[in-house]
Amino acid sequence: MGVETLKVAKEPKQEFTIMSVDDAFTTLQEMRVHGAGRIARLAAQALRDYAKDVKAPNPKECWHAILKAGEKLKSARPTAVSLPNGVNYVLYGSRTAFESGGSVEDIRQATINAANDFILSSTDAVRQIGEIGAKRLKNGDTIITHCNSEAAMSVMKKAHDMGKGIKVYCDETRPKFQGHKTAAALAAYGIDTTLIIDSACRFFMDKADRVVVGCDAISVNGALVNKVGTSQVAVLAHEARVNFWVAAETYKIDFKTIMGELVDIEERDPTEIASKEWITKNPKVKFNNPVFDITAPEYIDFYITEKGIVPPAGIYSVMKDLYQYR
Ligand code: RUB
Repeated sequence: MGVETLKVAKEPKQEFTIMSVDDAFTTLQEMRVHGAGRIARLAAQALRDYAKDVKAPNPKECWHAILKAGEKLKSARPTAVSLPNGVNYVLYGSRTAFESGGSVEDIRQATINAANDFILSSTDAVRQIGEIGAKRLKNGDTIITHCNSEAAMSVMKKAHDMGKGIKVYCDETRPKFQGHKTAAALAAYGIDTTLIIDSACRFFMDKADRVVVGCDAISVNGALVNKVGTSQVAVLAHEARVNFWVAAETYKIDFKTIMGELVDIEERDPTEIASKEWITKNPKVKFNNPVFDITAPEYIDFYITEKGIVPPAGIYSVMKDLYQYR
């Protein structure tokens, strides 16, 4: 996604109901919308709609108001880098208009254009990933997937469209059971789909040809950050000599990891793993509920991106071509 594309003012299809920045923040925090791509697009939409109505007496106050709204949206969830990267992309449009002496109207319009451009590019990346990934699947392949990833599902749906006759096992993906959503969507699409419990993954790995998962963040060394449990699936796939593929838009590369910074792992409430009643009855039990984990690059065969197939060792060179807006 380049700066020059900001001239494209096409409105994307409305994916989420219109909401204020505060409501979008709460929706993200409470995971009423989840999945890295979707949360980035929701934040971009909320920032765009904020810019449409923002009232400011001068360009400086307009830019500061949009910046503040963007910073709030970015803080809603810490792990999926798509969220800050998507919001930063939009803010780059606003900032460029401000720094080049634009009026309040110019800043508002640049924000709207950048948000629309991000939403369209992000949606299109999912489609392209589907096309690129589906070509690599073989007729009759059995796939294991974890969590609920649009990008990973795009690969499977496209393979189904191509008549490849694939079969999918979906991990339930505790604690929030996003795998149920994946299983329902794939089965409704006509794919032969089976829901399995997370701890049955090794049992079914012997029947699988590949694992295809999504991505919340990619570090410069090619490590993957995705829903907790992904790294276990990767280790099991490695042990069973099953390919492990990651469907990921390139805006999920986390630029700050080049300076050695680590990706924050979101820790959520214990009530996601045990009932309030159980927690009260067992006061001595401690809880940890990290919702993402890290899969080392050696367990990943390749990333399927909208720019093509990239091995983990190739992430740095993809990163170098991106982020010209920073
Ligand atoms: C969702 C999750 C998904 C990635 C990729 O976690 O880990 O695998 O976000 O999804 P959560 P997509 O439910 O906590 O947001 O390909 O749709 O971006």
